[in-house]
Amino acid sequence: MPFFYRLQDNVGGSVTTTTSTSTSAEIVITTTTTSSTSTTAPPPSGNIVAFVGFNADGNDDFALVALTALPASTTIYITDNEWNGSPIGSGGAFNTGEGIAIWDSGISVISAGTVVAFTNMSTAGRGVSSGTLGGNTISISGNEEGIFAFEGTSTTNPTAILAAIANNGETINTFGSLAGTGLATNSTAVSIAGGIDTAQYVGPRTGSIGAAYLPLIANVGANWQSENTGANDGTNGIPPDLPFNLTPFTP
Ligand SMILES: [Ca+2]
Ligand SMILES: [Ca+2]
Ligand SMILES: [Ca+2]
Ligand SMILES: [Ca+2]
Repeated sequence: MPFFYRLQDNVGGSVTTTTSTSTSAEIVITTTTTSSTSTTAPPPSGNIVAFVGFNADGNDDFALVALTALPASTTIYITDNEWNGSPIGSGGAFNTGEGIAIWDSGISVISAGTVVAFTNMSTAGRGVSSGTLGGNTISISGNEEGIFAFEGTSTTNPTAILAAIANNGETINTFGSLAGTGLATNSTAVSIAGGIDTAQYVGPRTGSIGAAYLPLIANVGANWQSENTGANDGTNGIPPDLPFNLTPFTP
Protein backbone atom coordinates (compact mmCIF):
# COMPACT_ATOMS: atom_id res chain seq x y z
CA MET A 1 0.00 0.00 0.00
CA PRO A 2 1.55 3.35 -0.95
CA PHE A 3 2.17 5.86 1.78
CA PHE A 4 3.37 9.46 1.90
CA TYR A 5 5.55 11.19 4.37
CA ARG A 6 6.72 14.75 4.85
CA LEU A 7 9.82 15.85 6.70
CA GLN A 8 10.19 19.42 7.84
CA ASP A 9 13.12 21.13 9.43
CA ASN A 10 12.37 24.22 11.47
CA VAL A 11 15.64 24.91 13.22
CA GLY A 12 17.98 26.00 10.49
CA GLY A 13 19.56 22.61 9.92
CA SER A 14 18.88 20.13 7.18
CA VAL A 15 17.11 16.83 6.76
CA THR A 16 18.34 14.05 4.52
CA THR A 17 16.33 10.99 3.62
CA THR A 18 17.57 7.83 2.08
CA THR A 19 15.25 5.17 0.77
CA SER A 20 16.18 1.65 -0.14
CA THR A 21 14.36 -0.79 -2.31
CA SER A 22 16.11 -3.80 -0.83
CA THR A 23 13.24 -4.48 1.48
CA SER A 24 9.59 -3.71 1.13
CA ALA A 25 9.42 -0.77 3.48
CA GLU A 26 12.73 0.57 4.73
CA ILE A 27 13.29 4.26 5.30
CA VAL A 28 16.51 5.57 6.76
CA ILE A 29 16.28 9.09 8.07
CA THR A 30 19.38 11.06 8.90
CA THR A 31 19.11 14.48 10.44
CA THR A 32 21.84 17.02 10.91
CA THR A 33 21.65 20.31 12.67
CA THR A 34 23.87 23.22 11.83
CA SER A 35 24.37 26.55 13.51
CA SER A 36 22.93 28.53 10.62
CA THR A 37 20.23 31.04 11.47
CA SER A 38 17.66 32.63 9.27
CA THR A 39 17.80 36.35 8.53
CA THR A 40 15.16 38.70 7.29
CA ALA A 41 17.43 41.42 5.91
CA PRO A 42 20.88 41.60 4.40
CA PRO A 43 23.63 42.20 6.92
CA PRO A 44 24.75 45.81 7.30
CA SER A 45 27.42 46.79 4.86
CA GLY A 46 29.33 48.73 7.45
CA ASN A 47 31.20 51.94 6.94
CA ILE A 48 32.13 51.53 3.30
CA VAL A 49 32.19 55.27 2.66
CA ALA A 50 32.79 58.40 4.76
CA PHE A 51 32.22 62.09 4.19
CA VAL A 52 35.39 64.12 3.67
CA GLY A 53 33.97 67.35 2.22
CA PHE A 54 30.97 69.62 2.95
CA ASN A 55 29.89 72.87 1.34
CA ALA A 56 26.59 74.64 2.04
CA ASP A 57 27.51 77.82 0.15
CA GLY A 58 27.09 78.38 -3.58
CA ASN A 59 25.40 75.41 -5.22
CA ASP A 60 26.10 72.91 -2.41
CA ASP A 61 28.68 70.16 -2.60
CA PHE A 62 30.10 67.25 -0.66
CA ALA A 63 32.64 64.47 -1.04
CA LEU A 64 32.84 60.83 0.01
CA VAL A 65 35.86 58.57 0.29
CA ALA A 66 35.40 54.88 -0.49
CA LEU A 67 36.82 52.94 2.46
CA THR A 68 36.53 49.65 0.57
CA ALA A 69 36.40 48.89 -3.14
CA LEU A 70 32.87 49.53 -4.38
CA PRO A 71 31.67 47.01 -6.97
CA ALA A 72 30.49 48.33 -10.32
CA SER A 73 26.96 49.72 -10.22
CA THR A 74 26.86 50.10 -6.46
CA THR A 75 23.80 52.16 -5.51
CA ILE A 76 24.13 54.53 -2.57
CA TYR A 77 21.36 56.91 -1.50
CA ILE A 78 22.25 60.32 -0.10
CA THR A 79 19.82 62.51 1.81
CA ASP A 80 19.67 65.59 3.99
CA ASN A 81 16.51 64.38 5.70
CA GLU A 82 16.79 63.58 9.42
CA TRP A 83 16.81 60.17 11.12
CA ASN A 84 14.14 59.38 13.72
CA GLY A 85 16.39 57.57 16.21
CA SER A 86 14.99 54.04 15.84
CA PRO A 87 16.85 50.99 14.52
CA ILE A 88 16.46 49.77 10.96
CA GLY A 89 13.74 47.14 10.97
CA SER A 90 12.19 48.50 14.17
CA GLY A 91 10.70 51.73 12.92
CA GLY A 92 13.90 53.47 11.92
CA ALA A 93 13.30 55.94 9.09
CA PHE A 94 14.21 59.28 7.67
CA ASN A 95 11.68 62.07 7.79
CA THR A 96 10.65 63.77 4.56
CA GLY A 97 10.72 67.17 2.95
CA GLU A 98 14.34 67.38 1.79
CA GLY A 99 16.37 65.81 -0.99
CA ILE A 100 17.32 62.22 -1.72
CA ALA A 101 19.90 61.67 -4.44
CA ILE A 102 20.62 58.24 -5.89
CA TRP A 103 24.24 57.60 -6.80
CA ASP A 104 25.09 54.77 -9.19
CA SER A 105 28.82 54.30 -8.87
CA GLY A 106 29.21 53.47 -12.57
CA ILE A 107 30.49 50.66 -14.76
CA SER A 108 33.92 50.44 -13.12
CA VAL A 109 34.94 49.33 -9.66
CA ILE A 110 35.67 52.31 -7.41
CA SER A 111 39.03 51.52 -5.82
CA ALA A 112 39.34 51.70 -2.06
CA GLY A 113 40.59 55.14 -1.11
CA THR A 114 39.03 56.96 -4.03
CA VAL A 115 37.48 60.33 -3.20
CA VAL A 116 34.22 60.96 -5.05
CA ALA A 117 33.11 64.60 -5.41
CA PHE A 118 29.44 65.57 -5.66
CA THR A 119 29.10 69.07 -7.05
CA ASN A 120 26.34 71.67 -7.54
CA MET A 121 23.96 69.31 -5.79
CA SER A 122 21.19 71.88 -5.33
CA THR A 123 20.90 72.48 -9.07
CA ALA A 124 19.89 70.62 -12.20
CA GLY A 125 23.52 70.94 -13.26
CA ARG A 126 24.73 68.74 -10.42
CA GLY A 127 27.48 66.25 -11.10
CA VAL A 128 29.57 63.47 -9.64
CA SER A 129 33.20 62.60 -10.38
CA SER A 130 32.41 58.88 -10.87
CA GLY A 131 29.15 57.29 -12.00
CA THR A 132 25.78 58.95 -12.38
CA LEU A 133 23.13 60.66 -10.27
CA GLY A 134 19.38 60.14 -10.04
CA GLY A 135 16.74 61.14 -7.55
CA ASN A 136 16.42 64.69 -6.25
CA THR A 137 18.61 67.71 -5.85
CA ILE A 138 19.91 68.39 -2.32
CA SER A 139 19.91 71.89 -0.83
CA ILE A 140 22.39 72.01 2.03
CA SER A 141 21.82 74.46 4.88
CA GLY A 142 24.71 76.48 6.23
CA ASN A 143 23.06 76.69 9.66
CA GLU A 144 21.92 73.26 10.75
CA GLU A 145 22.27 70.35 8.37
CA GLY A 146 23.09 66.69 8.29
CA ILE A 147 23.77 64.50 5.28
CA PHE A 148 23.52 60.72 5.30
CA ALA A 149 24.70 58.05 2.87
CA PHE A 150 22.79 54.79 3.02
CA GLU A 151 22.10 51.55 1.22
CA GLY A 152 18.53 50.46 0.69
CA THR A 153 15.97 48.85 -1.51
CA SER A 154 14.41 52.24 -2.27
CA THR A 155 14.73 55.88 -1.27
CA THR A 156 12.47 55.21 1.71
CA ASN A 157 13.67 51.75 2.76
CA PRO A 158 17.23 51.93 4.09
CA THR A 159 18.99 48.66 4.88
CA ALA A 160 22.25 50.12 6.20
CA ILE A 161 23.32 53.63 7.16
CA LEU A 162 26.84 54.05 5.83
CA ALA A 163 28.02 57.54 6.76
CA ALA A 164 26.88 60.89 8.10
CA ILE A 165 28.11 64.47 8.44
CA ALA A 166 26.61 67.44 10.27
CA ASN A 167 27.62 71.09 10.41
CA ASN A 168 26.19 71.96 13.83
CA GLY A 169 26.61 68.93 16.05
CA GLU A 170 23.97 66.28 16.66
CA THR A 171 20.66 68.15 16.89
CA ILE A 172 17.10 67.61 15.81
CA ASN A 173 17.77 69.73 12.71
CA THR A 174 21.09 68.17 11.74
CA PHE A 175 21.17 64.38 12.08
CA GLY A 176 17.89 64.20 13.94
CA SER A 177 19.29 61.39 16.05
CA LEU A 178 22.08 58.98 15.20
CA ALA A 179 20.52 56.39 17.53
CA GLY A 180 19.67 53.29 15.56
CA THR A 181 21.93 54.17 12.64
CA GLY A 182 24.97 52.31 13.94
CA LEU A 183 26.94 55.55 13.66
CA ALA A 184 28.29 57.74 16.45
CA THR A 185 29.98 61.10 16.57
CA ASN A 186 33.76 61.09 17.14
CA SER A 187 34.08 57.52 15.88
CA THR A 188 32.15 56.89 12.68
CA ALA A 189 30.16 60.07 11.97
CA VAL A 190 31.55 63.53 11.26
CA SER A 191 30.01 66.11 13.59
CA ILE A 192 31.30 69.63 13.01
CA ALA A 193 30.24 72.38 15.42
CA GLY A 194 29.22 75.95 14.77
CA GLY A 195 26.80 75.86 11.88
CA ILE A 196 29.69 76.12 9.45
CA ASP A 197 29.34 76.65 5.71
CA THR A 198 32.36 74.88 4.21
CA ALA A 199 34.58 72.14 5.61
CA GLN A 200 37.08 69.60 4.40
CA TYR A 201 39.06 66.74 5.88
CA VAL A 202 42.72 67.75 5.88
CA GLY A 203 44.14 64.86 7.93
CA PRO A 204 46.35 61.96 6.86
CA ARG A 205 45.62 60.18 3.58
CA THR A 206 48.28 57.55 3.91
CA GLY A 207 49.25 55.05 6.58
CA SER A 208 45.87 53.51 7.38
CA ILE A 209 43.54 51.20 5.52
CA GLY A 210 39.79 51.00 5.09
CA ALA A 211 37.72 51.65 8.19
CA ALA A 212 40.93 52.36 10.13
CA TYR A 213 40.66 55.81 8.58
CA LEU A 214 37.36 56.45 10.38
CA PRO A 215 38.82 57.60 13.71
CA LEU A 216 40.93 60.11 11.76
CA ILE A 217 38.00 61.27 9.62
CA ALA A 218 35.71 61.59 12.64
CA ASN A 219 38.33 63.56 14.59
CA VAL A 220 37.01 66.95 13.55
CA GLY A 221 39.13 68.96 15.97
CA ALA A 222 42.40 67.60 14.65
CA ASN A 223 41.71 66.80 11.04
CA TRP A 224 39.14 69.16 9.55
CA GLN A 225 39.35 72.71 8.33
CA SER A 226 36.13 74.74 8.29
CA GLU A 227 34.93 78.22 7.47
CA ASN A 228 31.82 80.22 8.28
CA THR A 229 31.71 83.76 6.94
CA GLY A 230 29.18 85.84 5.03
CA ALA A 231 31.15 85.25 1.86
CA ASN A 232 30.88 82.20 -0.38
CA ASP A 233 33.31 80.13 1.65
CA GLY A 234 33.74 77.60 -1.12
CA THR A 235 35.26 80.15 -3.50
CA ASN A 236 36.67 82.97 -1.36
CA GLY A 237 40.31 82.06 -1.82
CA ILE A 238 40.75 81.05 1.82
CA PRO A 239 41.06 77.34 2.63
CA PRO A 240 38.94 75.33 2.57
CA ASP A 241 37.85 76.05 -0.98
CA LEU A 242 36.44 74.04 -3.84
CA PRO A 243 37.28 71.85 -5.57
CA PHE A 244 37.64 69.26 -2.82
CA ASN A 245 40.95 67.47 -2.50
CA LEU A 246 40.63 64.28 -4.56
CA THR A 247 43.95 62.79 -3.46
CA PRO A 248 43.23 59.10 -2.79
CA PHE A 249 43.54 57.55 0.67
CA THR A 250 46.24 54.91 0.47
CA PRO A 251 47.59 52.26 2.89
CA1 LIG B 1 23.12 75.90 0.59
CA1 LIG C 1 18.21 68.39 6.86
CA1 LIG D 1 29.51 81.63 3.91
CA1 LIG E 1 37.05 79.10 1.60
